[in-house]
Amino acid sequence: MKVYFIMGSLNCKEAPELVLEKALKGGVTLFQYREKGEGCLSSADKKALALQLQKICRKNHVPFIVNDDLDLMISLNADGLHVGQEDGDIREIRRRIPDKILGVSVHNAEEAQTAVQIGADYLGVGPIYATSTKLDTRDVMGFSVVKELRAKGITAPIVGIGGIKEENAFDVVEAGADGVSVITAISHHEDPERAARGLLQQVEEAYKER
Ligand code: TPS
Repeated sequence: MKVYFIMGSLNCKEAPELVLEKALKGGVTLFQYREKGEGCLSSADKKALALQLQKICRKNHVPFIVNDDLDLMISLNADGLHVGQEDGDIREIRRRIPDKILGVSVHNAEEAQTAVQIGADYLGVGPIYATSTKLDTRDVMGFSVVKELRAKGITAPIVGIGGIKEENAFDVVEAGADGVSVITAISHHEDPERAARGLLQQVEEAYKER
């Protein structure tokens, strides 16, 4: 959970395969393929890119998670699926993929408790800071939301997400998250490898302080 990189073709300034290779070299520990937004790939093109990225993850022994697309996840036999609150019946999804990693986006303790009860393997909590990557996000929460979830007894693995970069990653993990999840901090960085390494260092520093 330390450095969870999320990306689709629209997030990249160079070939997605190249961005992912560099990010993994820098120390990304988990990857999510998220093909979203106006003009994004669909059907066969989406699957073809997914296959390429899955291959790269496998070579690097990093789990490959699919965002929101259960059919794609199943057809690729990916390692897991990430869903948001609006992405269908989470209980039904859990039933259909009992042995895969299932991650759920949550915004408060109630959603977190429900997700855990249903059997989510980890929680994505955010937006912690302002982000322009996902347009339909809730209000910015700050890292105190992570503290609140821990105080309310949520022990499931948590990644903070939304506007996280090297400069603010420490605070999120210090607050109780197991790691940070980012799109642009890595995908738009001129040096994705260095960006990933910087994030990993901050997360590990914060682990030492806990
Ligand atoms: C693990 N989500 C919330 S904010 C955001 C996304 C995609 C944009 C971050 O971009 N948690 C997980 N996966 C998800 N897909 C979400 C939450 C939903 P940036 O890092 O550029 O600010």
